[in-house]
Amino acid sequence: MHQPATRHSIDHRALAELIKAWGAQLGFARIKVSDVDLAEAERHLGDWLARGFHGEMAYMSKHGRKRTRPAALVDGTLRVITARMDYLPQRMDAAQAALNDSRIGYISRYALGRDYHKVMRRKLQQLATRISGEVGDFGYRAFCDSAPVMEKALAQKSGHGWIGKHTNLLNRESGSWFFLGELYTDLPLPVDAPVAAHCGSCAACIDICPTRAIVAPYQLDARRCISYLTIELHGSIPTHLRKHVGNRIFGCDDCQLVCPWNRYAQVTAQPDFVIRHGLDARALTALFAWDERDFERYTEGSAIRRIGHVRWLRNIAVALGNARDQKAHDQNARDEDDARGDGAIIDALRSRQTHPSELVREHVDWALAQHAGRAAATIADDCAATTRMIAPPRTAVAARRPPCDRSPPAGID
Ligand code: B12
Ligand code: SF4
Ligand code: SF4
Repeated sequence: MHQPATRHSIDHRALAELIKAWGAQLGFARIKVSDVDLAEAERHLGDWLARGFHGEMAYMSKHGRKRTRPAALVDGTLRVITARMDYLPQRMDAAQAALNDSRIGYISRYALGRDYHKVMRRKLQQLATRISGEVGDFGYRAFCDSAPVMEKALAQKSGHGWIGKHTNLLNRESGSWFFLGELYTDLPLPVDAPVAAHCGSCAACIDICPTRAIVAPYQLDARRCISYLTIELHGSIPTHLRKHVGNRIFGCDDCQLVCPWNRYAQVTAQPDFVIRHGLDARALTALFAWDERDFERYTEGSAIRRIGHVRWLRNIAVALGNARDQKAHDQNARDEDDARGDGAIIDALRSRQTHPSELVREHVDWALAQHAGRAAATIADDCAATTRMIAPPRTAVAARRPPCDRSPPAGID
C-alpha cells in the first residue's frame, strides 16, 4: 500500500506535477501555483475601493488586508494552488442570438447550469484529499468566490492568462469563459510564471459595454455593470441605466462575447454546467409568470437562486419594459406567449402591478410606462409620416391637422 511521504522527504517539484495531473483528471482545465505576494493588486484594490466602484458590495471592503495577504486569511499559507474550469455551455452564436431577441430573458452563460461555487469547491476538496493521500496531513483551505481572495490576481501571477481590459482573466488558448478557484496551502511548491498580456490596441470590450461600466482599461465601475445591477444590487435599478440593461436578466456577457480571444473558447465538457430547464432561451413572459415555488424549483442548485424571487421579478420587469414588438420574433416564436406579440408583454406586466413588493411594483410601473411612451411615440411618428404622405407641409391642411388621430384626412380614401 502507498505510504504518505514524510514532510521533509517530499519532492515538491514532482508533487506539483502530480497535482496538475490530478487536477486534469478532476476536470480542471489547468492547475498552477502562485506565490503570495499581491502588493500590486493590493494597490489597485485600494484605488478601486477609494473610488467607491464596489457600490453596495460591502464584503469587498470589510476584510482589510486579508484579501490581499493570503497568510493573513489562512495562517501559514506559503503558496496558492490556482485552478480554472471552463464553463461555456454552448457555442457563442447561440448566446448572441438570445441576446438579440428582446423577448428572451438573457441569462449569463455562467449561470445556466449547476452553481459553480459548489462544483469548484467539491473538486478542490477532492484534489486536496488526493494530495493528503500522497503527503499526509497538510495545511490547506479551498476557495471559489467564497472568501476574501484576489482570485484573478493569483491566477494571473501563476500564468492562467492575463487580466484583460474588461477586467476578466483570459488566455490565448481558451478565452475567458472559465471559473477560478484556489487551494491555499503550506506546501512550498515551485511557482509558475505569468504570461504576457495580449490585448494590444483592442478596445472592443470597452466600446461594447452597454452601460459604459469599463471606465478605463482594466477599471470597472461595478455600480454601472449589469452583472452588479442584476445580481448584487438589492434595491432599485437606477432608472437612467434600465434601458441599457436590455433583456439581460441575470448577469451580462457582452464584454466577453465581443472579445476576439473567445473565438478559441471551448464548450465545456463538465456535465454540471449543462443548461437546465431551457434557461438559455426562455420567453421573458414565461419566466415572469413563475411564482415563488416555481422559482425555488427551477433554480434549485443554481447560482440564480441567490437573488430570490423578488429581484428575479425586478430584473424581468426591466427587460419586459425594454422588449419590443418585432414581427421577426414571431417567426422564431418558441411558445404561445412569444407568438402573441406585445399584448402578452403588457398583460404579463399588469399581472404583477399589485405584487406585494414595492420594488417589483415600481419596476413594473416603469416598464409599463416605457410601452406607453413607445406607443405614443409610434402614433406620433405614424402621424408625422401620414401627414408627410398626404400633403406637402406648407398646405393649409397639413398645418391645421392635430398631432395625430390616425384617421385619414378629408379627401383621402
Ligand atoms: C466583485 C466581483 C464582481 C463585481 C466587480 C467585478 C470586478 N471587475 O471587480 C461584479 C458584480 C461587477 C462582477 C461581475 C462579473 N464577474 Co465577478 N467577481 C467578483 C469577485 C468577488 C472579486 C473581484 C475583485 O477582486 N474586484 C476588485 C477589483 C479591484 O479588481 P479588478 O477590477 O479585477 O481589478 C484588477 C485588474 O483590473 C487590475 N487593475 C485595476 N486597476 C488597474 C489599472 C491599471 C492601469 C492596470 C494595468 C491594472 C489595473 O488589478 C486589479 C486587481 O487584480 C471575484 C471573485 C474573487 N473573490 O476574486 C468574481 C469573479 C472576478 N467574477 C467572475 C465572473 C465570471 C464575473 C462575470 C463574467 C459574471 C457575469 N457574466 O455576469 C462578470 C464580469 C464583469 C467584468 N467585466 O468584470 C469570475 C471571473 C473569471 C475570469 N475568467 O476572470 C470571478 C473570478 C469568480 C470566479 N471564481 O470565477 N464580479
Ligand atoms: S459584464 Fe456587461 S455591463 Fe459589465 S462590464 Fe461587461 S459588458 Fe459592461
Ligand atoms: S475585447 Fe480586446 S481589449 Fe477587451 S479583453 Fe478582449 S482582447 Fe482585451
